[in-house]
Amino acid sequence: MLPLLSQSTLERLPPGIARPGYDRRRVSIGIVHVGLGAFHRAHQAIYTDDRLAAGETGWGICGLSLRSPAMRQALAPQDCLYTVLERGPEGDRARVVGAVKEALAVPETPNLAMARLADPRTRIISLTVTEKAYCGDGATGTLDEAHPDIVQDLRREAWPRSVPGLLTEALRRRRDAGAPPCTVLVCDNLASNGATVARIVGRYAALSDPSLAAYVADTIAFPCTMVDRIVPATRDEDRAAVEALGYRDAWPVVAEPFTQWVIEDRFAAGRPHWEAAGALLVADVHPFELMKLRALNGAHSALAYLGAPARIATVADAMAEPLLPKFLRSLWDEDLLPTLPPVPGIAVADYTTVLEGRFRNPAIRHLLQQIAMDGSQKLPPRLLTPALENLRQGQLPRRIALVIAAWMRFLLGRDEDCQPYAIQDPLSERLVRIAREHGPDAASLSQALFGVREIFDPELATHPEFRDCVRQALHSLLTRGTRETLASHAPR
Ligand code: CS2
Repeated sequence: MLPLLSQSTLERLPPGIARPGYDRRRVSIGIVHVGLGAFHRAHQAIYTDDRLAAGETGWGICGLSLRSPAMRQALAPQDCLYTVLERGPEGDRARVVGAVKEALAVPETPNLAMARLADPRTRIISLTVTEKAYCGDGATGTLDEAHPDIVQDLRREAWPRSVPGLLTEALRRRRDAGAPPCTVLVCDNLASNGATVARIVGRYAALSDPSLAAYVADTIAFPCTMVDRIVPATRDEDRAAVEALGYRDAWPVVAEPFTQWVIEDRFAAGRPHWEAAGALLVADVHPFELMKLRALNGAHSALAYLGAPARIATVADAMAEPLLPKFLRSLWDEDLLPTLPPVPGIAVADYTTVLEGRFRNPAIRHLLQQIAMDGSQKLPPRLLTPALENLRQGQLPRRIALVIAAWMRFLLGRDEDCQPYAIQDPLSERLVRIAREHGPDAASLSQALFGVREIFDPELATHPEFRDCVRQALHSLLTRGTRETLASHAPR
């Protein structure tokens, strides 16, 4: 039986595997991270690992899982060590990361999790919980006060279930205990992520205790960030790849070689020198964030909704199709890049060339169905806001319209061979009901979906040319399929 990764087996790992070059016993927790998934472990935790190795030992991470104990169960027997398999076209590079000191599942040990969040030594509370977990209204970016978890949490009868509820309770305890200020570092793909979550938490706090809202506004920093690394869900094959190296890891992470982190340098109580680990600390994240959300995530959503119904499995498979890379190029050049402000130090055209290469990386199996999840949350910042900006400039964003039509077609829940797949979305009940009621009728299906106010800004939803363009594209997708539709949209 191969040895399980742990502090005691670390020294016996085969050579060639990078490992924490520092004494983990000397590391104390300074960061509590909410959402201990693959992305955090392959992104922020690596930057922090580098800083721990450089001697900034006060910034170890306590990772919290909000719902499932699975990550805690996997990591605890490994002393929270895990492997990142960096996968490039030339092969794998393995690195064991030591930055996570403790892994907790909130439902198992709620008091301990709350104690960590409220601990005066915790100076940063960071989050990767997916867009939907902030309980915001997608179209307006404010707290969805009718969200069932919010309604329940505001009653304060039970342990908070929602992220705004959990954060507000932690901040309340910090205030009541006289803890020093802290920073809430949002690392999810929301538009103006820090500012948006500050607004959501501020509103939640105001509804639960107005004096707390003032404390949050005056004391807590919510910097904006742009986070980027492609990290597909871990598969059994990835566990087997670690075993082939000579040890076992219950939950390794696979990631592409590229990584980027741009952070607004506004912290309430210090931070690690992440810039020395490659992060960019800036006064204004906005241009970087728009570039990434639109060019990378917008293109990802395009591949997902066009590709999944055409039975294409992964991003790399989609890029191997003849027409999809061409479509992305025109989506970028015609509809997305013109909406971007200048980005300091980056030529956006070069950025998309790099993106193409990243998407083509054959070693990364990034499932289109994974990216297709939660479209109601993802489409507004990635594609709908740029569509509106195009229209306001007098441009009809035809390529974005085709992607929106593809999302509408995707909601029918059957691919072009009639095979069913599940629609995973916080609004899935409503979206699936609409899709079922209207069926494959482009005019009535698009009309009904444009009526979902949480997704579509009324100005966009009522724009006659845009609606028409979406309806026509949807009709084509429904009658001729993805590939023929792409052929007819290809630039002449
Ligand atoms: C993807 C992102 O699943 C998705 O919606 O677009 O997770 C994407 O891979 C990351 O943002 C890359 O940094």
